[in-house]
Amino acid sequence: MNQPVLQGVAALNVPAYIKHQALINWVAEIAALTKPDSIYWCDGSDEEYDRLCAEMVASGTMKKLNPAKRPNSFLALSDPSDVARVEDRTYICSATKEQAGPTNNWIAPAAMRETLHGLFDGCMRGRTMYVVPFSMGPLGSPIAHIGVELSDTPYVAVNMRIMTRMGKAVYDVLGSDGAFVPAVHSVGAPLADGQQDVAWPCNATKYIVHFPESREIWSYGSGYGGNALLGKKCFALRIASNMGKQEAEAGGSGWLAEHMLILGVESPEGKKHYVAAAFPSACGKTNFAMMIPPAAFAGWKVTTIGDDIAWIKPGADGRLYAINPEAGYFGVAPGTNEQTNANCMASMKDNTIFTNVALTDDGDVWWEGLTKEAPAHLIDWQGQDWTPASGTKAAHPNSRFTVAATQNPVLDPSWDDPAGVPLSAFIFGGRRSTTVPLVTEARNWIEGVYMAATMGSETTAAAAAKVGVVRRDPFAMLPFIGYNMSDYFQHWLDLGAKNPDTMPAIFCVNWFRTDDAGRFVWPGFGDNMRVLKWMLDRIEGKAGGVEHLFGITPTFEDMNWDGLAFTREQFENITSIDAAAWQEEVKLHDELFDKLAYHLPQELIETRKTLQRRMAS
Ligand code: SAT
Ligand code: MN
Repeated sequence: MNQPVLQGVAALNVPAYIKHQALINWVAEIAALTKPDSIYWCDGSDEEYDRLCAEMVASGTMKKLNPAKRPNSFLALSDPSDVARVEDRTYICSATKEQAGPTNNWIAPAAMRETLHGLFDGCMRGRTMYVVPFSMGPLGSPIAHIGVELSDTPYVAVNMRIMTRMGKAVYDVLGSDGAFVPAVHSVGAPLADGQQDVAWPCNATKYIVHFPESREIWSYGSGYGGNALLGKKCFALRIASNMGKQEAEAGGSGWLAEHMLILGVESPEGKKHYVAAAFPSACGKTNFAMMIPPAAFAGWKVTTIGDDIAWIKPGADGRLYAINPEAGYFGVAPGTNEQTNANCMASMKDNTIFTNVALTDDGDVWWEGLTKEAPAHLIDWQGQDWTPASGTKAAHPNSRFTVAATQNPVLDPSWDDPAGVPLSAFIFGGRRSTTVPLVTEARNWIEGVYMAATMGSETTAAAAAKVGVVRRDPFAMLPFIGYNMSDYFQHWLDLGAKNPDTMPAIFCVNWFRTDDAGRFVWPGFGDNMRVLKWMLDRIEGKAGGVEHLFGITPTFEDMNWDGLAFTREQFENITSIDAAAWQEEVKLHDELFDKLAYHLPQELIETRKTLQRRMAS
């Protein structure tokens, strides 16, 4: 291979096993721009993971947890200004503004390239640039795609090793000319000669930028989560959603990149279904994907394919098949405990990286909701002494664990199957304290797409913005769709129209309705199995339900209440349709549709009119 010589910067030192000249040239080009002190090519080995973690412990970026309590696990505390995705700093730089659509920030590609060039010039000075090769999806699978992330923080390298199939084997798949998504990441904190580093370098200026045409990702200024682990939201959702649509435009079947968990559910008789469910960030996707059915459902098994992202394609039989492009979970810690998610607790008993949780005096971790009583003393997520009297949260509300899927005791045997699993249902859920009933089945594909398109949800701590305000979050994709939202609705409608008899059923759920005192009425967690069971019975033609203006919901009698003291009144409380509230709700649909008027599919406008007629009668 031709090893370009870099003037005045680090030697490239390309490993002999890399045979891809365009990749080497790109790494050389980015190194010439960003000017790191050295370049390190990750091989994905255990030895490398251990070494990078040890280096971060030595530099103060991570703490090693007590090996007797939490073997081979670490805690990282971020800068207090860098704790979540930054939606207002996230850009889709397609050729035209219309292609990005009204829900995305857009800047003309040429202008953005100029800005980025200025920011990235010399931004890695004093640091090592890590070359991180990764596969989203099983290595070599026809559904999988490859990316290479260049990052100036080892925190990204070790987290990517857990979250993706990362390492040397990726270069075998790439060969000498395979396609890859280039992703450049910098914390934006170059070090002058002899300058002491901080534990969590970052920059007040942040840019998370996507170029859909050239399939490039550029991220500047943040080391946190989806801002920095570029395989996740940037590639697997924003770039991949473009790829799925572009494939349809080129005459293919088209595919979907969705913000969905995928779970398997098997009856005591051995009948198995797979469902995919979309919820906004931090609304319990990991809990649902690892659910333990209640005792009354003896013999039922729920298994996990994925907890956050699904890539979905029609198979030769016209059914939709899903893979989880990720290989690990980057889940929300607060609220997780032995009661709410015992499988998740088991997953993170060892080999876990925690970010922004609290540290106990015996070198373990703690977060709000882990135990009823907080420990008497902790070091909080900002590194300060903390006691229950402090009056602050010990763990940040968006604190996370990073853990490999293989740690999950209920991992589905097909989770790594390159062919994916066939879907029986889609579930869409928002966080709504009022208005939206526990569960509704769409009567047909178009009605289901309408439900998903008009979904609202109260915002959570996963994004750096005000928490708890209802916003429209179509398909739970508002922060993640990589192109025009209306074209995305059309893409879903087209897929259904091509395969009308083999599409999954569509359901809409809301676990979060509250009573007059503001308490959740529905117990949630394992009891969500009761709702799931009703859905499966509907799919198999075995369960009843009543039609209302918006779809079909179960009556009290249609659900299994064994082992749960849940009254008819409580059920009424969370399934009732309040006509006045729905009048207000559909006004918000109209507001959304006004905003999305450009290319808004006619079918959705018609569905809205039908809804209006039903409400009037
Ligand atoms: O920070 S992430 O984007 O990875 C997590 C999330 O918001 O779902
Ligand atoms: Mn997510």
